[in-house]
Amino acid sequence: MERRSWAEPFKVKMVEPIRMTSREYRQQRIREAGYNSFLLRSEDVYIDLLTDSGTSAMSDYQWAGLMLGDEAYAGSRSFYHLEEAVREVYGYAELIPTHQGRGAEHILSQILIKPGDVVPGNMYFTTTRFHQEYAGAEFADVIIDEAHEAANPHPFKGNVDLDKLQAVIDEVGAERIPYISVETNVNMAGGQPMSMANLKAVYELCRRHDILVMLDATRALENAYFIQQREDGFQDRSVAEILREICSYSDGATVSSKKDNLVNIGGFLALRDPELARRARALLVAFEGLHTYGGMSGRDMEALARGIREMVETDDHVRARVGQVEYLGALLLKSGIPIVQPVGGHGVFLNAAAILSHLPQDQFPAQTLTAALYVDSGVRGMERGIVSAGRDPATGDHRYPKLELVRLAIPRRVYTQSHMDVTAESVIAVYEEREAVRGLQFTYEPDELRFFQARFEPIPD
Ligand code: P70
Repeated sequence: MERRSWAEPFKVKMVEPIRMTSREYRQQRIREAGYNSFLLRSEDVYIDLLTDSGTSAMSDYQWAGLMLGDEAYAGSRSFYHLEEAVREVYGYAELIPTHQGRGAEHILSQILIKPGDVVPGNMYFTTTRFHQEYAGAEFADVIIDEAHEAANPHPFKGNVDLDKLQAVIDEVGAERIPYISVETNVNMAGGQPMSMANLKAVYELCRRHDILVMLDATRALENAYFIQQREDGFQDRSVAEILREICSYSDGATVSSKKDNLVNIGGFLALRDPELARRARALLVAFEGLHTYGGMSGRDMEALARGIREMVETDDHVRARVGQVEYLGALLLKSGIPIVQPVGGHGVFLNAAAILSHLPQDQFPAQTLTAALYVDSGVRGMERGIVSAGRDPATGDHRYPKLELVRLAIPRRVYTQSHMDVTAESVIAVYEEREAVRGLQFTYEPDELRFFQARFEPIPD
């Protein structure tokens, strides 16, 4: 029978209470948190859309796996289960387990980058760029221009601009480019996918110049789903097959398993070249842990091995996951709220620059809008704009990104359609009162990755 509608391919077995608070209470809490949603206590949050990272609900099968974790220091059975899952689902032979994504980024950057190198990438990600710069490289953005335009409906806004990439190669020389960092479903662009054709072309170009292609495959499953939905020739392929093909156009990948992989902690670096893997393992023992656990316990690895298989077992999982994000996006679009389009894979991104157009960017419109939304309803989002972009290490000035966004990231298998309805109502209420919202100024600005711990206050009249 033809399917008319879909619903989540699971039912709920356990619940965790959440609490609605008063507006006065939230006003007090956000002031104490320095108007930074990272500094709120989760108990004071009603619907937590800060991140889709480490916030997934695990299945009963994953929870059962926790009891079976092998906690041996060396040679854990759970490590071998994980290695097998990564080989089968992603197709990489060499697995280097880490405590989470940035652990893998650290190791990769340290083994491949020399001071003075340049690493091109399709838009920056905060921790990824941090580790590239920390190892002495400069990051060069080679994403297509459309990615920087919030309302541009391009179906593959994560694509690499091949001319920009070629220009970087011509300018600095291939020998100073150890690898290109290619992110699937680009987070900072709004969860936007790249096409298979583009990835393949990037891989071919890089092979001609002996440049490695390293994926950030953190949300590659969601990218695979968009390829199935949008790219010619993939409609009849399973997301599992598409994911394998994505990885085939790369030499390795870093993965934060806290997203697609449906676990609360974990990550890995995966490689094809055994010699590179040997060098990675040599560093791993200093920074993460022995090569058969990295930064994870045996039970973490067991739950992760199961999560990796579960995410591709049927296409229904990812359809429901992205479908829920699209549901929230459609509610907002219907009410005329400016958001990043097309709606991304892991969250809805509000265009704070357009919503609070009376605030200049150095009064932090996205930070301000995130705080206003929390005060309105207890919904917690995350700033993804000028505060996240940080300062240019050379000049010390703010970097002014074109996108000034508030991310409402949707945890996997956690919230219901009613939570999405309440969230949309709150965004609409804040939008209607937008002109009264005042900008913010720093009271404390950390040197590195400032968005995590920065503190602000409203600009006085
Ligand atoms: C988020 C999280 C993590 C992440 C990612 C991509 C595409 C690597 C990582 C690092 C958590 C986060 C991190 C920095 C700033 C804000 C939030 N993204 N690559 O919420 O992985 O966190 O496991 O070290 O999205 O988007 P990990």
